Amino acid sequence: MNSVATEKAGAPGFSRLVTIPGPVGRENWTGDLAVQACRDLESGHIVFLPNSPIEIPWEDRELLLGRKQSSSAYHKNIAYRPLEDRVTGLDSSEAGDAEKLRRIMRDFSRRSVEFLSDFLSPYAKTWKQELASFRPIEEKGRQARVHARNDLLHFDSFPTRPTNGARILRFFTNINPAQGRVWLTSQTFEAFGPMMVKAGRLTASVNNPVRRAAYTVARKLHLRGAHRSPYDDLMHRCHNLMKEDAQFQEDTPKNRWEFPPNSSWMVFTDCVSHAVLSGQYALEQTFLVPHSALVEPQRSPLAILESLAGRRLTV
Ligand SMILES: O=C(O)CCC(=O)C(=O)O
Ligand SMILES: [Fe+2]
Repeated sequence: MNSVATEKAGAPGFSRLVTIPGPVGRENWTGDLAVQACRDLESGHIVFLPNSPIEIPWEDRELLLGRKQSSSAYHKNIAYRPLEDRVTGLDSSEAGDAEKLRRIMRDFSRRSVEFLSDFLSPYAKTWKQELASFRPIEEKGRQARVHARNDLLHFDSFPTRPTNGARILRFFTNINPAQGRVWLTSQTFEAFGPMMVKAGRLTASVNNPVRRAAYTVARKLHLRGAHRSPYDDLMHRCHNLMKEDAQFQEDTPKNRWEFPPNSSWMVFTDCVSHAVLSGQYALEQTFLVPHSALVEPQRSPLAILESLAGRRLTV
């Protein structure tokens, strides 16, 4: 594991890596350790497991690595919806493997939930299991619209999946047999969010009375987009502003992390500014953690934004 700016790794307001050498099991992972892991994550750190606790059978891995990428499927990740047990993002030419892929994604998703139910036990009763994904595309040089680029530092905010203040927790596993997955991180939301909100005058716009009234009407009429809370609006604007700001991307101090083959890591991607620079073949499971389950709720992006806005931002 290396970092280009090791001294920054420990600097206040920057994400650092918290390594759990493992193996982790029911017998050695106490409730106190689970609470500490939650606290580290909520502080904007990456919890890193050098030896992934998720076993992927050899033949499943072979199928994932050998997946044929036709031109239309080439630019897409594969998504798995655990609650519906459904895979999306497959090309028609892949119909033959669809059932196998679904089983592999289901197994990965279940194993991740099983492991994290103990590892992050304070969250497990109330989290919502969201999408899982398979990321078969080389990230280096990947083309995308500015707002969709993942090689630019950002806090996650999904345009079509508002969270209404719940936290975005993501659990990654690098299944590439030879190549690490390389990330950059910079300041956490706690350190950087308030500056960005003030510089962009963001709370003024969500507090605008005309805008608020329009939202209230839209919600009553169940119009599209009306279920997005002011919180989601603010987070999404932060996400876009960061990606649009080339100067910020260039100048902000960064740490570089390399997650080797067969390692796993987890992170609240809504408070860790992150970018993926290179790497191919990762599996990922997302959870939405409700605000009420947090160990230090006063440090959450929601609490920070509500104190800046001077009002409630959820609906
Ligand atoms: O695939 C990765 O390593 C992270 C990409 C990312 O930033 C995202 O999916 O939000
Ligand atoms: Fe992201």
